[in-house]
Amino acid sequence: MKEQILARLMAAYPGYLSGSQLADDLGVSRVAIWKHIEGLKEEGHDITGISGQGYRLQNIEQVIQPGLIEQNLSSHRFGKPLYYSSHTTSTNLWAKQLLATQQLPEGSLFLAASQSNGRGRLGRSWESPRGGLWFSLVLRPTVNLQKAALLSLVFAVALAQSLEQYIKHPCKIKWPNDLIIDGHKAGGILLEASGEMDAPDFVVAGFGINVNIQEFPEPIQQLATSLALITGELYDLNQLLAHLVLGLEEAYDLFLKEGMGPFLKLYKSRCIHMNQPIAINLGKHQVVGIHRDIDDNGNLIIEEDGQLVRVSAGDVHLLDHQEE
Ligand code: BT5
Repeated sequence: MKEQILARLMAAYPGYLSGSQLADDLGVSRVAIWKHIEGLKEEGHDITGISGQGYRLQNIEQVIQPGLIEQNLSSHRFGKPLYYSSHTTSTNLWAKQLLATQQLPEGSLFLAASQSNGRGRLGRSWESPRGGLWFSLVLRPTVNLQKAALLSLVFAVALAQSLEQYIKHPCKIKWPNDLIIDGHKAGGILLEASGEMDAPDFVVAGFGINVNIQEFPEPIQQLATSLALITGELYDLNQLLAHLVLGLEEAYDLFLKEGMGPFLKLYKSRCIHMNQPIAINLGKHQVVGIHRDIDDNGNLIIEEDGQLVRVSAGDVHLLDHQEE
């Protein structure tokens, strides 16, 4: 019912719709309409009610409209089919659950307005309130699993480029795939693969972008940011999603054709800790040194006590970092 009310308010935008008209259209009482409107407001929708005129949706660009996204992506492989839900546990989980019983085509897109159990790497959680873009793509890359893992670096470059172009503000990368704007994390990528080592059956690539979020919960308040907090503008989620998905499709196709070559230099030029002192925890011990390079397999090359050490996983901690 809430989705039907929302659809009608969107169709009436920028006009008002009276409670009695909504009640007649949907065959329920005005009190029921009022309750659903309150529910929509609690979910974060900005709806004003003026007596005598009715209800009106504000900030319509913040409402995800699957039909509009499908239109924007109609001539592309990525985004078809589009699965949309206003609320899910995790779009990666949702995609994997469907993949367990269905042969979904490459490019299938799972999108949610909010997630209750958004996931990061290594079992960490990902805050996913309304106002962000939380989505996952199903991919079937024709490369081995080790090469497929490089997609997380490729996609970090693609998203950084697309975001920078869209908000006209520099977007950098922290290894392996944190999107960093003005020193804070504005997005992340979670790649999950299934299948044999030499031939993955599928890869689910999950993307989280903090778009119009105004406030973050305490544990991540200091480290997270959103596009809106950076520029002071609110962004159209539908347009931005299409823009990002197109950038991802282009990068994916280029990677399958030419490998990591076209991306490595771009990655390094956006990486915030190139030639900076860093530390990485590797379970039992820590590598501490100067980050010198990234190899063709996406490993960090760190100079530690005059020796070059390769690191393939972990979290980078910047020591004594000077923001450019
Ligand atoms: C990531 O993990 O950065 C990958 C995030 C991927 C999220 C997308 S949303 C759509 C799809 N469905 C999912 O369930 N996941 C994907 P990692 O590098 O492990 O970073 C996680 C850490 O970032 C957390 O431990 C927090 O410290 C921090 N964090 C959590 N939520 C955040 C947010 N919204 N913005 C910035 N930082 C956040």
